[in-house]
Amino acid sequence: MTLAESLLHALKDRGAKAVFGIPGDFALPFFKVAESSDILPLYTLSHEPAVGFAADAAARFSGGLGIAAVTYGAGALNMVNPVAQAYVEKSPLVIISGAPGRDEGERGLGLHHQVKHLDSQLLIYREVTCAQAVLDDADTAPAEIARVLDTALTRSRPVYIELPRDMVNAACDPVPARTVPASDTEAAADCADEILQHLKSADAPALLLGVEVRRYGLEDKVAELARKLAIPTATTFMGRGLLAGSEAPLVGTYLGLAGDEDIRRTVERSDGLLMLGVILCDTNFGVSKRQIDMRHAPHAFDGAVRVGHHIYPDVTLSSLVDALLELAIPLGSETHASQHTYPTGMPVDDAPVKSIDIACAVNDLFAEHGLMPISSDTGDCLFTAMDIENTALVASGYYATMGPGVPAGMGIQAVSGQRPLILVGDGAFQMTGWELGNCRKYGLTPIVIVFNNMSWDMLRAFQPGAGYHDLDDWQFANATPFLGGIGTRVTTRKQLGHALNVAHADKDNFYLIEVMLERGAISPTLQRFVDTAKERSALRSE
Ligand code: S1T
Ligand code: MG
Repeated sequence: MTLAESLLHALKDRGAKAVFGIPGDFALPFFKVAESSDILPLYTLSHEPAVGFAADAAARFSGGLGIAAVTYGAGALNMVNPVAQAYVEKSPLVIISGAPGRDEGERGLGLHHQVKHLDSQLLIYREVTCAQAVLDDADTAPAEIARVLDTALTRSRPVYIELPRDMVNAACDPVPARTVPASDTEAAADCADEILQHLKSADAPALLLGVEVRRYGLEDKVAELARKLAIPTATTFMGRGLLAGSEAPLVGTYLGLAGDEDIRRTVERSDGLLMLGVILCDTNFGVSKRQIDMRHAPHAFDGAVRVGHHIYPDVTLSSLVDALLELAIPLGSETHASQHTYPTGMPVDDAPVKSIDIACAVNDLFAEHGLMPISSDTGDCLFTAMDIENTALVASGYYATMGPGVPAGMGIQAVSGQRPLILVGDGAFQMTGWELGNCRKYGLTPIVIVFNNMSWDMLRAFQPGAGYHDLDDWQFANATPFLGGIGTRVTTRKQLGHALNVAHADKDNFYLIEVMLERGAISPTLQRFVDTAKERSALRSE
């Protein structure tokens, strides 16, 4: 077996479903093997940020590794932003970068794509990945590959593999099977016991769920735990989409002062708030009215658990959930799901569309035809998604980069076969929307809703009055046929409902529905989010 084949088999064995990439001369040998070996399907895209976003979404959605394969320098450095997102949002993304052959640097010439030193790229990637390997020795490569891939899965963070182009076809042993670090079950049982004592003595226990629940494949178990405890259960903003369709007593998504008032009270007034896999970040908690008192909020995150002033350093989320399930008894009386109601029944009239109408129209579509997974970009579309029925959602809820919407949706469909709904603002679409031109080649058929307010409206909300927030009318629907899809521009609610039904009925094409929205008319949820965030940061507009 060659080194590249060993690597691809190891990735597949660890749950990877596809390779996303853009080749370059330093990566051509690897791409050749990736295509001809047929170990994993290969999807080439058009711009490296999209490669990173698609591979990240593939990891998030399928619960295995995502793979982004790029060339040295111009390719890999073009992908730093999505990898940074994967790092902070805990997505196990594997970057495979081509690199100069081992003795190419010895000719005394600077190499193309090289920055300051030959290892500048490795040093940059050290900052945004949790483990790195340079595969310059075929004897150590199997162990090195196992080390970094297993670290990616254990820590659920991105890892970096540099593959010199002259090593791709070197003879190489298979990579050892995955090893899962033994978890301390005794500590997990003690920890679960302490947490449950705390929750039992609380007047208003509640559960708050974060993205690690999905990252570690624990949704079913956590749904069962929520049912057993029978206490109100909310997701964080980032955890939106968790437990969709389960029978858990899910009340909705906590968004502090920007969200549902009952959910805010449930979370902030809880004197026993168990936080499972929750990232402590400003988008999850920056808009709280009352700060969560961590002494009453046991918190499991990043392989450790904190209960009051006690820290259990080696209790993984997975072992904690198992231990809690063993001991759980009903602590409350919440027995059924979803008290939050989402808007439905969009009037079929000639009124101009507002953001909330899009949520309503999508809810009507889902009610009739079933849920679709959603990929949302950053902007008003993500806040509008909070008014859409709870369904699997991939979004940059913490890092808040623009650009993932379209490529992440394509990544979801590539690895799951499920047709996604993509929500994206016009500004973000200008960044990565053109990747839709790759849909036809791979048989991808997303339904894309472009929130076209001809504006960077979220920024306008932070800083009204500036002219540079105005964007031109790019006519995205008119451009869609050139990308191989079907485009419609809608301005009224009647047109929106019709366009969604037509798109849904046609399973063979991708659709772009360009919804024209009034500049400055953002959703009430985003307005509240911005108002609160501005107040907190004292970032007041002039
Ligand atoms: N560049 C990148 C890659 N990510 C960002 N988040 C930003 C810049 C800053 C930024 C926002 S929101 C926003 C920008 C430029 C405007 C988004 O415009 P559009 O996609 O049209 O959506 P909408 O009009 O709904 O706002 C964030 C918050 O930092
Ligand atoms: Mg916009």
